[in-house]
Amino acid sequence: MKGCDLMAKTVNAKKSGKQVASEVSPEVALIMGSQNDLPILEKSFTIFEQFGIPFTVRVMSAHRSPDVAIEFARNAEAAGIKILICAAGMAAHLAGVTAGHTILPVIGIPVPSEPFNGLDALLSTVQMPPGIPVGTVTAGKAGGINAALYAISILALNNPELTKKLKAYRAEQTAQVIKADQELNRNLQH
Ligand code: AIR
Repeated sequence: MKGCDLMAKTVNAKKSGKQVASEVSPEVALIMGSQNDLPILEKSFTIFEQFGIPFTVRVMSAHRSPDVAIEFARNAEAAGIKILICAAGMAAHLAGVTAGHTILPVIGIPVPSEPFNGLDALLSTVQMPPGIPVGTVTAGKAGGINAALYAISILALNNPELTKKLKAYRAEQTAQVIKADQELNRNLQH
């Protein structure tokens, strides 16, 4: 995935009115270590758009642009951001470095890559020293979904409207599984 694709996604999201527009303060920051991590965070975009939560998206690397990443983390709280989601692969230090520079909750998504298929990023993200927590989710695209849902469940703690939406989301998901079960059994009986 190239940088221009990232731009296109951001512009499209802005047009939909759900992505952070200049007059809307983002509640969540989605940060990726490389534009190549975008397919993982696109899963988060979709969920935040669905729930109507304003977010901002950035490419910042703990290794390649460390000063930018640290400055962003330091300013996030004052900027009104409530939760940061960091996706990175390989020696994935983005979530940990971010967590070291803010007291806001940081959720880490390990991004799978060759040759270790994300185990490297998982351990780099989850194995934080005591005192600086990172809430690490599943590696890969499932992590993109779960990071967003986890962030929403935190935001919903003092937002009854969001709680309602989250309960409806869960109910719909359950209904889909029950429907799939019924359809499978109907087909097996023929
Ligand atoms: N990365 C970038 N800076 C620090 C790290 N750990 C990660 C990216 C990406 C991987 O390195 O998050 O998953 C490979 O990056 P690229 O840009 O070469 O594809």
